Amino acid sequence: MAAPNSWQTRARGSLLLAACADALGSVFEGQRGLDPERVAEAVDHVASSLCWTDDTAQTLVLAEHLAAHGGRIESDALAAGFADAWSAEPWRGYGHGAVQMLAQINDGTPWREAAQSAFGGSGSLGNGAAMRAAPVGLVPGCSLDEVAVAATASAGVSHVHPEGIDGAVAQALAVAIAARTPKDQGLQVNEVIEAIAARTGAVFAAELRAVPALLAGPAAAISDRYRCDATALGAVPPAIAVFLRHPDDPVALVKEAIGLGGDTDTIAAMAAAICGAHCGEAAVPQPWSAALEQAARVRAAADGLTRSGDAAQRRCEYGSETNGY
Ligand code: F2R
Ligand code: MG
Ligand code: MG
Repeated sequence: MAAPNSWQTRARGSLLLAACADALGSVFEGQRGLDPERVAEAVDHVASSLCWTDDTAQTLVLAEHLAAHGGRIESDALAAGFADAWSAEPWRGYGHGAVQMLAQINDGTPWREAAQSAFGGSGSLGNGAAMRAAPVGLVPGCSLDEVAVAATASAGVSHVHPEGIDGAVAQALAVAIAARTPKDQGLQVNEVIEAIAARTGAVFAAELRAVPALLAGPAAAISDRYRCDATALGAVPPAIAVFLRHPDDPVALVKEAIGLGGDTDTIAAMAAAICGAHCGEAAVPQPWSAALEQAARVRAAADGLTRSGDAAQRRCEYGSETNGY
C-alpha cells in the first residue's frame, strides 16, 4: 500500500478504482432503467475476476506513455500505442468509430487523417478521449492550464470534435483537482466546476454549470438532465456530478454511476478515477482490487506517473501552498 496522502496513493487510487468501476459497469453497458438491487448485488458481491474494457486498456496506454515521455504527449507514439492495444485485444468492447479509426492507423493511414475523417469529417465527439484522460491529471507538477493543454493533445490523436476534446479536458482537470484536494479538506463545488468550465468551450461549460443543482436531489435527476451515453457531452458531466455527490464513498459512487444506465462502464470509470485521486489507494475496496485483472500493471502504471513530470516542480502537489484552482 502506498504511503497515505502521497501522490503515489492518489495515482494508484485513481487508476485502480477506475479499472474496477469499468469492469463492474461493463456488465450493464447500454442498459436503461436498471434495477438498483441488481446493481447492488453485482457491486457488493464481485465475481472471481473483474475484467476491464477499452476504457482501462486505453487509460493504461496513456499512463504508460506519459511515464515513458516525462509526463508529455508525443502524438505519433501515442496514436500507435492505442492502435497496437486495439489490435492485440480487439475484444475489449471498443466503439464502432474507434475500431474504424484504429484499424486505419494500423493499415498505415496517418492518425491526423484517420481522426479528422471520422464521422463524415466532423471527428468523434465520443467519450473515448475522456474515459482514458485520468493519467493526464495525475502527472505531478503541472498547473491546471498545463493539464488542459496536455489533455487536448492526448485527445487529438483520435477525437478532433471540440466536444470530444472538451470531455478529455474536463475529466483530466477533475482528476487533477481531486488529486490536489486533501480528503479532509472538502471540495468547494462551485470553485471546482468553474475551474473546469473556464477551460472548456461554451457548449461544454453550460452542461458543467448545471451540475451543482443536481447534487442534493435524487440520482434520477442526473439521468433526466444528461443523456448518459457514449458521447463526451452526455457522459462527463454526469460522472463529475456523481463524484461530487459521493466524493469519499467509492461503493455508493459506483452503484449510483451504474444505476444511471446507458454508458455504465465509462461513467462509472470516470467518476471512480476522480474519487480515487481524492481518496487514495486505501479507499479501493479490497475485494475489488483482489479480483481486478492485471492489478499489478495498473499499480505500476500509477507509479510511473508518480515518477513522471518534473519532480523539482511539484508545485501543485497535494499539500503545497499553490494548489489553488
Ligand atoms: N462503444 C462501446 N460500447 C458499445 C459497443 C461495444 C462493442 N461493440 C461490443 O459489442 O462489445 N464502448 C466503448 O465506446 C465508448 C467510447 O467511444 P469512443 O472511443 O469515443 O468511440 P466513437 O465510436 O468515436 O464514439 C462513440 C459514439 O459516439 C457517437 N459519436 C461520436 N462522434 C460522433 C459524431 N461526430 N456524430 C454523431 N455521433 C457521434 C456515436 O454514437 C459513437 O458510436 C465507451 O462507452 C467505451 O466503453
Ligand atoms: Mg468500455
Ligand atoms: Mg462505455
